[in-house]
Amino acid sequence: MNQELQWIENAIEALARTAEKDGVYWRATYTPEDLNGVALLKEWMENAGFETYFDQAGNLYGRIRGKSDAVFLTGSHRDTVADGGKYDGALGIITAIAAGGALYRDYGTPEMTLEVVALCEEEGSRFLSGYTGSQAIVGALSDADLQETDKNGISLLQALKVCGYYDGVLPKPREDVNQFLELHIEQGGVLEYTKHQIGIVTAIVGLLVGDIIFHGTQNHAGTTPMDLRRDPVPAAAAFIDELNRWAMSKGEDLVCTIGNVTVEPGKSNVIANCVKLTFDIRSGSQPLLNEVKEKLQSLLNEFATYTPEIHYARQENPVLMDEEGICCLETLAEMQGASFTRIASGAGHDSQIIGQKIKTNMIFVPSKNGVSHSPDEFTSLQDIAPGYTLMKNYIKKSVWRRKEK
Ligand code: HGY
Ligand code: MN
Ligand code: MN
Repeated sequence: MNQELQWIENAIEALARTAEKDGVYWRATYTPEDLNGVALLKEWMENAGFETYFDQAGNLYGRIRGKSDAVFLTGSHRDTVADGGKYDGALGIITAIAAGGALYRDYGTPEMTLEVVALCEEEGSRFLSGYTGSQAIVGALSDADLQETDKNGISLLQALKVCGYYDGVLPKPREDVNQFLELHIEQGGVLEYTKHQIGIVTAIVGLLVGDIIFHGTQNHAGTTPMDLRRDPVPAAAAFIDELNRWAMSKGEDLVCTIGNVTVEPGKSNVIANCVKLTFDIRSGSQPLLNEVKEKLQSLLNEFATYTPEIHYARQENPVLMDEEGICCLETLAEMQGASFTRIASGAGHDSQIIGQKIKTNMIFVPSKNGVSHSPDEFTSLQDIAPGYTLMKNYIKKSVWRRKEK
C-alpha cells in the first residue's frame, strides 16, 4: 500500500508540473498543456496494465477487460480552474489508476470490466458550460454545445478537431457503464472540522451558471455630464449588490458568486459601452433554484435602460448519489476502521452529470483549511490514504467480486 501511496504523491506533483506556468497551475482542455497531461496519464494507465482509448469528446480511458462487458467506471476530470490547485480532479484519476493497477496485479482478470477515465473540461474554464466529458458519457452533448466558443472565439468543435478527437459523430450514451465512482477532495472544511477521514457523498448541489451583459453608451469621460450618461458600470455594480443581498438573505441554503466582471473597452477615460459578468448560483434545494431565475429576471427589469441580456450556460438540478453504494461504502469504511460521515457536496462534479443516468457514488478526502480552486489547495498523503483504501476495497468488492478479509 505504501508503494501505491508514494506513487500517488509523485504522480500528483508530476501531473501538476505539466500544467504549471510561472508557478501558476491551469490546464484547460484541448490545449498544449492538456495534451502534455494526457500523454503522462496515458503512459501511467498503460504501465498499470490498462489498454487506453479516447472518445469523441477527448475523454481518455484506460480499460482492463473483465469476464463480463459490464463496466465499472472510475476517475475524475483532468482540467483545472485558472490559477487552480494540484488535487481537484487529478487526485480522482491518479487514485483510480493506482487502485485498478494494484488490484489487476494482485488478482488478475476481474469479473466486471474496469475503466478509469480522465474527463474533459469539467470546470468550464475554457468553455463556460463545462462538464463536456461527463456530458459525452451520458450522451448529452449536442450540436449546440459544439458551437460554444472560448474567449478567443474558438468553438468546442474546432478545438476537438484540432486535437483529432471528433470525427463528426456526437458521443452516444454509454449503455455499458453500470456504475461510476469518483474520489475527490472535499474542497471545503467540514471533514477537517469534524475530524472525519472520509466523506461519503449523499448529494451534489444544483447550479445555474451563465453571464449577463449590461449595455451602455460609450463616450468621453471628461466632457459627458453625469446626468447625460448611460454608464453600465454603476448599473452592474448596483445589480451585483442587490443580487448579493438577496443571496445572503437565503442563509446556508444558497451560494452566489460573481466570478468575473469585464468592462469594455476598459479604459480609464472612456465611459463603457458594456459590462459582462458571470454568475454561479447553487443550492441543494430545487424550489430555491427555481426561484433564482425569476429573481434574476425581476432584478434585471429594474435596469431595463441598459438592455440587459442574460445567458444560461449550465443549469443542473441537485443530484442524489446512489443509496445502495453509500451503504456499501459505509460498511467498508467501518471494516477498515476509518472515521467517516455522510456529506453533501457544495462543489459541482462530473458525478452530478453521470449520476443522473448511472449509479454513481463519491468519496471525499479532506482539504487542508478547506481551501480549493487555489494554488494553496492541499491534501496530505496521510489524509489521502483512508479514502484511497476505501476506493480500492470498493472496486475490489464490486469489480473483482472479492470480499474484504
Ligand atoms: O465549480 C465547481 O464546483 C467544480 O469545481 N467545477
Ligand atoms: Mn473544481
Ligand atoms: Mn473537481
